[in-house]
Amino acid sequence: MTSADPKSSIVRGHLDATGLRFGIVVSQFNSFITDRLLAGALDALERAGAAKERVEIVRVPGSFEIPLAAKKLASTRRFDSIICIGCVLRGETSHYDYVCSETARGIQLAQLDTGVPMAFCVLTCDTLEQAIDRAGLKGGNKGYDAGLAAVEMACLLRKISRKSPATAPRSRRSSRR
Ligand code: INI
Repeated sequence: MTSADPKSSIVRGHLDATGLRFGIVVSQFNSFITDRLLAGALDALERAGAAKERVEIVRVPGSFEIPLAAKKLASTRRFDSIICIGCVLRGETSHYDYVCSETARGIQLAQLDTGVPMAFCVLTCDTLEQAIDRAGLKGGNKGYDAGLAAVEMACLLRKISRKSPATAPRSRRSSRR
């Protein structure tokens, strides 16, 4: 089945944040970068129509602490989507690898466990210059991208939850009998 097939049912999230609630978890480590990513995420949410009073920002010490705070926020069921913001810069030891892998794994587990979508905006860079490029310079602003992803996923999950078998295309319903 291709996207051109008129019988196919394609479900996509749109970019309308009206009425949606967002949590943002921001790491204070490397705040020179994470504050710029946060500004990008807030810009995306505002442009998509999110109300300021429906956005809650939580600050954690470092990226390693993001998953627990994100999961706690999601468990309150007060949010349609959560944006996780951090910046891990490679140092001279293997600490970087542990922080990166556990942060990514923890955020993925948190969204799968709770069913609340979590946008992954944790930069993992070799140099500060690479991080700056992705926080508003040459590489755009990854916080902005994460903000849009959060809106799209919130809308998509709402649509998927609402979709009943009765809305499936007729031909597919009859072919199952
Ligand atoms: N946390 C970051 O978010 N970025 C880093 O680059 C970083 N480095 O390099 O150490 C970092 N470490 C702190 C870590 O996330 C925890 O806050 C800390 O280990 C306490 O649990």
